Amino acid sequence: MAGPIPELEGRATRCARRLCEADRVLLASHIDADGLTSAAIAAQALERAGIPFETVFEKQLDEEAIAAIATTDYDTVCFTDFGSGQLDIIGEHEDAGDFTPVVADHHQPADRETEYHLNPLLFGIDGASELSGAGASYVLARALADISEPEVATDGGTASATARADNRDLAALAVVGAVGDMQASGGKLEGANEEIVEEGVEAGVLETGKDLTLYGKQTRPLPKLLEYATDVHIPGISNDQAGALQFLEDLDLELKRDGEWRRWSGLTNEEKRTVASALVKRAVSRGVPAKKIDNLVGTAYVLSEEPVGTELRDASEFSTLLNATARYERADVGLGVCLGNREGALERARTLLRNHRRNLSAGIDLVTREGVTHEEHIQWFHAGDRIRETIVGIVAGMAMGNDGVSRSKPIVAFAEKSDESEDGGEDVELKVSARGTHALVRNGLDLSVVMGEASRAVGGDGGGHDVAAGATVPKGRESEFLEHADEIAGEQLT
Ligand SMILES: [Mn+2]
Repeated sequence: MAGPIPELEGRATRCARRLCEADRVLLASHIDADGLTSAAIAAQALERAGIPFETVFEKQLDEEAIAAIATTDYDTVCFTDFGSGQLDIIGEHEDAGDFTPVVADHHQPADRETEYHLNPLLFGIDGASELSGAGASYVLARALADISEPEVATDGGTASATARADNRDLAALAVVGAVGDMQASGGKLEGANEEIVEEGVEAGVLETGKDLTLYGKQTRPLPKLLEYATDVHIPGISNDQAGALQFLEDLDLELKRDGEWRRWSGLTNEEKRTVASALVKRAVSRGVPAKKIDNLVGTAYVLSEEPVGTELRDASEFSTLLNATARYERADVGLGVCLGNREGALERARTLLRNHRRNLSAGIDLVTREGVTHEEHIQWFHAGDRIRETIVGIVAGMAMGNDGVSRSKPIVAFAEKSDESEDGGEDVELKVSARGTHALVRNGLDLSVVMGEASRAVGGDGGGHDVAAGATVPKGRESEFLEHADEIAGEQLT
């Protein structure tokens, strides 16, 4: 039986065979939406194959974390959504006989190979846009089902029993992971990801269709759906409570039912068309560029087995929920949700997301109230310990465009790292986050270079993407760092 991605089939089968040979497996995964779904996919595949396992999560798979894994008495370690970039360190432990690694990842591999290494980049598939960690784990899961004795009996051969027997039902989680990894940011999933979507549709766990790309179609009341949707800024609606409401009231639509605001997911197709076309008309009349307007519509990924009106039904809302658990280091909660724990874990995840949103708006208020300092080419603020380092970058990005915070310069934010207190040492490190806009990137901005070079110049390190990047720098070297960053950004933007 062929897996979803033929190029990866041979390697996936070898990895799966190795897992089946193990008495038990330690499953180690990254803490974010992609890593959590990766772990959930691998966990279910191992369970169904009858392989005992235990799961651990790491924010960063550094030397220390790998050493800790090596001291456990597991002989086989399955790494998902990380491991490739750390193969140099992992390889040393492999050589020492500490464990055999089986890696399902999509990040750039370190300069070292290992036998059981499943990564799209090794087979000419783009790991940034075509396959996520969850996708690689899904390919592994499909291979595991293929070679292990199926535990699921062919009970009457129903479609869902078959899907479960060959792990195709896990395609839904793979899509949540890919969406969480921003692989659908062009409007739809592409390449290898599309093959996985197709399997999910066939297995009856996914539905796709053209829809508004606005976030919150399942859970947000209609006026909030429009007001909070700021990816494509529509004057008089985005960030405009009264405007969004007025816009909807002018449409002659039943906005409330039983005294409650209706949600997008509950509208009929005709009602959806009414709102969507009015929205496009408004955008055109207010001069929103045609390219931006195109972004209002894209492919939506619906998890058809989840209840309508819950965040679990929409791949992007599902992944946001998972990211909220990850950001507050509650991987146990995120994994629980992925594994189908719909009471305890789901409620805790929702609470984390509510608190996360509260923290974001408190952070944005703080930045807007206290303002930023403008250098020639960048602007910056120092949050100290008043904004968590895990969200300060998002806050910085969202504050852009508010009073006194320009959208024509990248913004740089400092925050104290929360995990430094243990040793109470002298060498306190600061987390630095930077955000730009796509317009700035088109003009030459590459924040991964700015953050990387400026941080290394002061004894730190950093990197990331052109539009969003991060770094760690020693406390006390902020102004020196800013001088470098301002100079590099200036060179890029001329
Ligand atoms: Mn990933």
